[in-house]
Amino acid sequence: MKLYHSPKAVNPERTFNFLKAKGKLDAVELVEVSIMKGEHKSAEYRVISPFAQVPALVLDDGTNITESRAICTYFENLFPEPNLMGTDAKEKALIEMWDRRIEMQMMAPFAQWFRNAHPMMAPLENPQLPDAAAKSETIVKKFAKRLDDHLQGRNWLAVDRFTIADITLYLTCGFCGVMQWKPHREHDNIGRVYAAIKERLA
Ligand SMILES: N[C@@H](CCC(=O)N[C@@H](CS)C(=O)NCC(=O)O)C(=O)O
Repeated sequence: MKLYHSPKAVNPERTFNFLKAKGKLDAVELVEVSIMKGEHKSAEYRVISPFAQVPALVLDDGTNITESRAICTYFENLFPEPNLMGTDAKEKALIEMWDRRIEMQMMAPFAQWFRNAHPMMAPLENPQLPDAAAKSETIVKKFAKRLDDHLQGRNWLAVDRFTIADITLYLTCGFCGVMQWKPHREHDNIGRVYAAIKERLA
């Protein structure tokens, strides 16, 4: 199977690091797609990913999976160990709850801030809207404070072991650096958990 990947872009890095945490990077053929060069908008790539987004997983039977979390779910079922998405009803729910919260309340507003404010994103986000950037910055910074409170006394984000939710948190914090904002430096509990995830993924 082929994994279409863009190093340094948060969603592709999510699937890449998930597979890496499974110790199964050799199970895929990696194909690099340069977002900055616009390769994801080519007619050839749109056949694989109609929404022109990365990552994409193409199975040997030709099936295309083009949502990062869905790709992770596929890998989780293919390679059950180590378990990263929960083993019972309660764990699965808690892990999904926190993974989606990071995705929707941290990664998504941060992306809106970045896309509407950073000069590098001007070709992809036209027009850039300063008001949308300012509002998203406020939302994501408020969420980071609440997240830090949640992490008080915890070693990992969702349950008492490393999971997909930690991978999503770690990569989202790294992504935030493009706006010179490092939630893991600003908030002690996020910083402590971030360091543990970094060590686990090394
Ligand atoms: N929901 C999709 C989102 C994928 C996504 O937004 N990918 C970004 C890179 S992190 C992308 O392809 N951006 C291209 C663009 O904005 O034109 C997923 O999680 O797979």
